[in-house]
Amino acid sequence: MSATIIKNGTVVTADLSYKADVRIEGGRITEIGANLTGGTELDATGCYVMPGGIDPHTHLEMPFMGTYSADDFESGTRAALSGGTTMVVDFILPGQGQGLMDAAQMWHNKSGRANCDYSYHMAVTWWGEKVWEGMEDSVKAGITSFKHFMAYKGALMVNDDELFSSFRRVGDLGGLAMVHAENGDVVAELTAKLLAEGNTGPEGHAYSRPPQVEGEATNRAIMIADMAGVPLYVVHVSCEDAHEAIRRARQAGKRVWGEPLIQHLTLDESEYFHPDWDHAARRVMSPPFRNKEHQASLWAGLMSGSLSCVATDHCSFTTEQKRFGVGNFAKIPNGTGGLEDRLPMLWTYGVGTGRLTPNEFVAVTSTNIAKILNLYPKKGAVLVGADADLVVLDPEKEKVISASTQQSAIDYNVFEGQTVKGLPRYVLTRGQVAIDDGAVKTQEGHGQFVGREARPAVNRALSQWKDLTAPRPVVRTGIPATGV
Ligand code: DUC
Ligand code: ZN
Ligand code: ZN
Ligand code: ZN
Repeated sequence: MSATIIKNGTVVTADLSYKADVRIEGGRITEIGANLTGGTELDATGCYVMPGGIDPHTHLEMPFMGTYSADDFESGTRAALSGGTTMVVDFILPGQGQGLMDAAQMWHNKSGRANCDYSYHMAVTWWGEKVWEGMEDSVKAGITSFKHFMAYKGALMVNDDELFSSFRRVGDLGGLAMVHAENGDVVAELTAKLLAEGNTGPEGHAYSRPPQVEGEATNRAIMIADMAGVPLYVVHVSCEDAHEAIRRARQAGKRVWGEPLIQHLTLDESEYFHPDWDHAARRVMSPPFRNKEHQASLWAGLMSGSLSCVATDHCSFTTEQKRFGVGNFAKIPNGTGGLEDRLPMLWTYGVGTGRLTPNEFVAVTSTNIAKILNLYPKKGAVLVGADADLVVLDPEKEKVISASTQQSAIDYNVFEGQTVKGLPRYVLTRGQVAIDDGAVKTQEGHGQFVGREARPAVNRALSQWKDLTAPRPVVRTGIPATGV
């Protein structure tokens, strides 16, 4: 078996930074130490050797808002690898009435072309006995996290009764509950009002989804999860209102995690007021970009640990697709790209500004989510035995982000023109060099599905609700004891 040795770099994990060489055989790390020899050498002089990024939130080739997201598992994972991300977790989105495992099969059919490893979350997009049954099959198939949309009324949204039932089921199965937290009823009302008043442009999208709809739904989801006895992962936390609810829950001992996106950390709501309709529409996603104060809150959350993982919600649409919403912002397909840019943007604006240490960078881009999703230490680690999903990051290497050089299939990039410093020299997926000093050497179909085990003992809410089913001390009959 031929070995690869990453020479002369500094290994950077979520805990430690130290000089060492890393030997890789059979797709795994087999030795970490000084002066290793006997294999094909990759020179990491001046570089950091880190666990590859894990993007816990992507939508590849997803049917949505009358179309399909433009990056599929091939272009999406090629984009991921070129930016140092070596694993994606994509959302299976069952159709209304569709069984969960039927939908999972559709996703397996699409993901055969992936260039890097991947896992799935299951979305609960409707509620009924068939879904309840399917959730156990999903867990047995290694898909142990379940996402619920509190928005997209009339399409994906689940109501509170459904949310509570589903959360309890997830809890019983030892899984992880996830939410897209926006109050879908309020969004629908505000959307109708804005359109009726003639506010049809992309900025209407932002007005229809103010921070309060996210703060309210985040609070509600946390309380419902607590009552259901299940831990909760809140995707795309974009504002202080939602972050505050998460901080409060964590401080109270609840197992709640928040995920900001690189887009919300670095782009703000002024994008929606750009005079060019295309420019604004290309940035329409839910939740929308916020003002600078909300951005500062998200950075503070990452720095202090109240927010845990940086994702992308990569759901890319071409300009042509975005134009479905000319004359009606509610028809602009929601979503932006970012898979390729998440690590370089976070390194530049996080580590480059001193907000994050390199170790914290590894934690929020890889290790934390590997632990939350029960992927650790197969993924998210530089340890003997771990998969050799690695990024060799050169902190001096710079580029200007441009759609003209990206791997993603779309015709623009929301980070266009940004100079980023800190780029991969090498990216390895299970030991195979996918990015070689800028050259893309990805191999279609190399990626493998990574199933995950449920964790009934760990995935429990620290809630008072545990006692709900216990006998109650007082049982009233409704009849007063004395006749008065
Ligand atoms: N938000 C988006 O912007 N796109 C996909 C789904 C979502 O919740
Ligand atoms: Zn969402
Ligand atoms: Zn999403
Ligand atoms: Zn392979």
